[in-house]
Amino acid sequence: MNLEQLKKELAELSDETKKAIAEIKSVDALRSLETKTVGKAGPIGSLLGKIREFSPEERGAVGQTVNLAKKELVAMFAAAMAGIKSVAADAEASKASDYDPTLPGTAVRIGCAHPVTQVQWQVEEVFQRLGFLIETGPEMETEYYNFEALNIPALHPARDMQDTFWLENNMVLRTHTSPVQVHAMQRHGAPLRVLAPGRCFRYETIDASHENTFHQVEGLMIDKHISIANLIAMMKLLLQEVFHRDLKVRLRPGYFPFVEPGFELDMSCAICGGSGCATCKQSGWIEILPCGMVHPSVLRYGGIDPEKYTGFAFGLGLTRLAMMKYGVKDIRGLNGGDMRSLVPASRLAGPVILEKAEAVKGGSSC
Ligand code: FA5
Repeated sequence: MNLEQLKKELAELSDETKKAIAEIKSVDALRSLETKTVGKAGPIGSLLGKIREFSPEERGAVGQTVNLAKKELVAMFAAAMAGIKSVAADAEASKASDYDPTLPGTAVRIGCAHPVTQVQWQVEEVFQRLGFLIETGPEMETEYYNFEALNIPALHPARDMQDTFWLENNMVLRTHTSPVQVHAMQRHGAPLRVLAPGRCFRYETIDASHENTFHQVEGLMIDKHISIANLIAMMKLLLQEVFHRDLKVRLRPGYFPFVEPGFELDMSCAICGGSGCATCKQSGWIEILPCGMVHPSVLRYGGIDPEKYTGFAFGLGLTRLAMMKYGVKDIRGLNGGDMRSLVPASRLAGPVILEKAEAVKGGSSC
């Protein structure tokens, strides 16, 4: 081989390498070709090995020619490597730009106050306008306030009406909000207008309209010359304000030892429209508002003279009222911690965040 042949061979190697590099897309394949081309075992290595075959005068020029060709090849590989890396970087960058800021975002679903709380606020608003105080009595109550001061002495059969959770300290989880009547009378005296919303507890079998934990609102109005007419007018106003329409109601005699006379005010079942369903036990009516004129003995327990004052009281079933207002067929839907209770139907689709319940209070859109 002479110097001319060597130069020709190197030129061919350069052309072939250029073509091969143009086909290569990956860093690994390029590195492998570089090793095969300019490495000791490749054509450049073998040409360098052949320098000995040239005359001592030619060896300098041959060495320079091969080394120059090697340098050019190495530069060719370096440029190709930079090209491949920049294409990869562009691909990575375009992957990141798959994000489309014009697409609709993931909506944060805002819940609202529990339906029972909303109805409670409505009832409170109606009665606060009429000058009623809001009181909350204790949920853990003495036997005296839960029963005795309400004219239900020990062994009185009326105690059987309310299955009671008795506590180890001989107190009870209040079975109704009526004990607040006596607390309020003792605290404020007469005349008195008080509303007492709160939780009640009964040890009873759960079904579509009964829970062991539910809400009532107690109302009490004591003044001179309060009559059944005042009671009925107030009950009608209450239901009208909550339902914003005229409702079918019926008043029937009811027995509660702490009122005389006592009534049961039922409303026609809003779930079935009065035709009968599981919620109203097929009767078409929902017992919602027991009420009556405060018994003289209870006035006396409260420190008020029944000769001077009369009054009415009612014990609204608030959980049932919320069921009727929002068409909840089964009380367990409200009490079971089902988060769907906290989101309006139009927004039902995912997790619910209960936030800013106070903001809802002013004018709920829920
Ligand atoms: C009472 O609790 C009386 N304290 C009400 C009262 C107050 C009468 C003042 C007269 C004067 P009753 O046991 O009927 O009454 O319960 C009142 C209301 O609470 C019922 O009409 C019903 O709407 C609701 N209620 C009673 N038990 C349950 C229960 N287990 N689950 C859900 N709501 C209930």
